[in-house]
Amino acid sequence: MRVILNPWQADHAPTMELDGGDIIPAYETPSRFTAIRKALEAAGGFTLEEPPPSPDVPLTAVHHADYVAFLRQACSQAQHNRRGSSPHLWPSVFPFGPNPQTHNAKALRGRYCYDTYTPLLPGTFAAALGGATAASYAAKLLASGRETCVYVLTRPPGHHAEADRCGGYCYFNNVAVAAAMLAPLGPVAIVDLDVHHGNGTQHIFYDRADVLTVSVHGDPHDLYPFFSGYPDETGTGAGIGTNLNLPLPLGSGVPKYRVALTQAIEAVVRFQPTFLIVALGVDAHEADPIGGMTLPTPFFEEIGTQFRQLQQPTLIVQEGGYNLDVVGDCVVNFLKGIAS
Ligand code: SP5
Ligand code: ZN
Repeated sequence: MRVILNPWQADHAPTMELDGGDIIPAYETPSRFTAIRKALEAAGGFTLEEPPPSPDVPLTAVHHADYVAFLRQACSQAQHNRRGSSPHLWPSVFPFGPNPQTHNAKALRGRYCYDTYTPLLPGTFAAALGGATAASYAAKLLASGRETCVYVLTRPPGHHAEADRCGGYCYFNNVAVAAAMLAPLGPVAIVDLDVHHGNGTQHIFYDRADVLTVSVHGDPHDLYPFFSGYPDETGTGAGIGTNLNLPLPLGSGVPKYRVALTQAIEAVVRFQPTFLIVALGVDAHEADPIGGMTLPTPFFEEIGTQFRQLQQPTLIVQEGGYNLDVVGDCVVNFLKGIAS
């Protein structure tokens, strides 16, 4: 299987995050990438490559141009700030009403971000762009028919990124960029397995009939991102009926997950897509430090096997997963299941 790597992921290396007022060590780090790459290399059967440089990654097909410009500008500004050991730029003030005259740099950090988990560093823009570049290259491989199953190894992740806001460690929505590229060629189904609800992806395609979004995740009553991921969110306008949320109680394990997975697969079959995209978070693993679910490592192969039966051209994009001792094996197991 071909694996497309984000060449610039290491440029985004946060050391800390702000959680309920506590400064804690960052969960979303370059060592996640290294751990997964090592496991792929050890397993064998994977061809790792970087995407060719691309001047035309279609970011603005899913993100607002002013948001993209803000990220570029704020990161380049961060580069010039001498901030000692902490180059992180955090939001402090969030919008509380219409405020079209907001141009202040500090204000914009809250305008374009919705939480305190997602700092801007000098290399954040480049790293996020590298992920979108890798995802769009993989989408082209699928679109051309040259490949039928491609995995994108990238970080920072993407599925929490909204059209005009970063959040949940995510800056550009890689899965959405790929889906927007493939949708003109035929309907696209996105299944999001990250333990956290894929709010950005849901909202970007919420009014579209040509992209089905399905997410299996921990109940947002009790888990990030809290404000979306409920079963009554089913789409709007032309997109009514093309969003499916399958929340599971925290602590859920294999039996409950199997039921949700079957429902997810059945929704994809009904939709009859031309392309399938899997947002592969592996933070539903039992040893994940922030997920709260109880899936064992071998189960990720069974999940992959379920998707293999769909017999669809498939793009798999890395999302979350924070236990460095298990993320690699979970990803390898999923890819084995879907490819074998
Ligand atoms: C892509 C992705 O998985 N993003 C997840 C963002 C969730 N951020 C919230 C982290 C909360 C950390 N709380 C620490 C509690 C440890 N028990
Ligand atoms: Zn997650």
